[in-house]
Amino acid sequence: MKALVLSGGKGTRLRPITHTSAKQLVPIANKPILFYGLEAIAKARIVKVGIVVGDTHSEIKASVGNGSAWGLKVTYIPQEAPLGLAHAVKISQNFIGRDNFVMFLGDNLLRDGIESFVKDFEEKRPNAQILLAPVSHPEQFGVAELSHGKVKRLEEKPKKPKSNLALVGVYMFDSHIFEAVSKIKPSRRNELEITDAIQYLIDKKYTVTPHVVTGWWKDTGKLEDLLEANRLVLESIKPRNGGTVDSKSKIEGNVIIEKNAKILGSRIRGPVMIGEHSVIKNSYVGPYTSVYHHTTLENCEVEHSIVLENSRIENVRRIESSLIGQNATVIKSSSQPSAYRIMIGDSSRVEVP
Ligand code: TTP
Repeated sequence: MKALVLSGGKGTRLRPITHTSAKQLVPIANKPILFYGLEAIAKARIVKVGIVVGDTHSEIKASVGNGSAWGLKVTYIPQEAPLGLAHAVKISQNFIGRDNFVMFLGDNLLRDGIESFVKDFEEKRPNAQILLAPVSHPEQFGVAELSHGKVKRLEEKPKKPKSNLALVGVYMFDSHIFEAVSKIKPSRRNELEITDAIQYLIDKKYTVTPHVVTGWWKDTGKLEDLLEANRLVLESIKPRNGGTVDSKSKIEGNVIIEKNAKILGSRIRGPVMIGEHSVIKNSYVGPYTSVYHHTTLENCEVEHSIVLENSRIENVRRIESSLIGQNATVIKSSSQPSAYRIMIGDSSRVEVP
């Protein structure tokens, strides 16, 4: 058994973050999203992992290396352009060989990992197995129609969904998938779609079985979902203090303060994570906030947000439901005339009161 992790893609829904960095490396509770997937794969006792990479290959390689940190053996598979999930499978045929494999979308997060999913596949031995989750708005997802314990049909964002079971970003295949990905044609958005490849298997009478997730699952492809994933992971943290908290500060609820972080004259209301070497001064950090390393917050209030490394927020009344990128500065200026002075990346979004 091997694993294929998809870490290329365009990431249009997370611009401008994805103009400069890989969305799979955005930290959720101060750990890159991709690492949760690699941990889940290692826990399912899979060792050989292929990571499909695109423009952000050097950043992914720099963070994951050869995978030995997780006991994995990682091979990188360059994809010349994000031509679809099924295209990523197609270019990985040499790496997979004749093995069965689990395909994991590098921006997906599963609370309960993939052990039972892999076990189910090994017991039933179908040609493909898809992971499904009940959702309240199936019309926004790829939806599976089931019949007699098998998958009968897949529909992408159907107007009239036949079930409430959405496709989660984890799949298992035997080598028949390579026949499917070589036969299908690009879709209207000019991608080789994995749903078309799986539908091909169904149409050719190969066995495709469903497996419904236990625990939550999150696709972190857009901001609201990243914040929700951060919320879900922070819900279960255990408090820890590896930094310093001065006597004027107040820590409430579950808060992790990492090595060499300093909390000065501030109130931190958990669940919150403050990363290494970050300084929180005369500020309030509210629930569901993750502050990554080497960041400074001074005279400000931040809640329900993710702040990345080396950023600075100063003298700003209140920031909520936001994602602040690496090396970013948000400050109040006293220069005249009083106005918003902004330099933001392409496709950014700023909401002001
Ligand atoms: P998506 O989030 O479906 O696609 P995307 O990354 O292009 O993002 P957007 O829709 O916002 O433009 O991709 C799911 C995962 O698969 C993600 O980790 C990126 C990866 N991927 C590839 O590696 N190669 C591809 O060709 C595609 C489409 C995605």
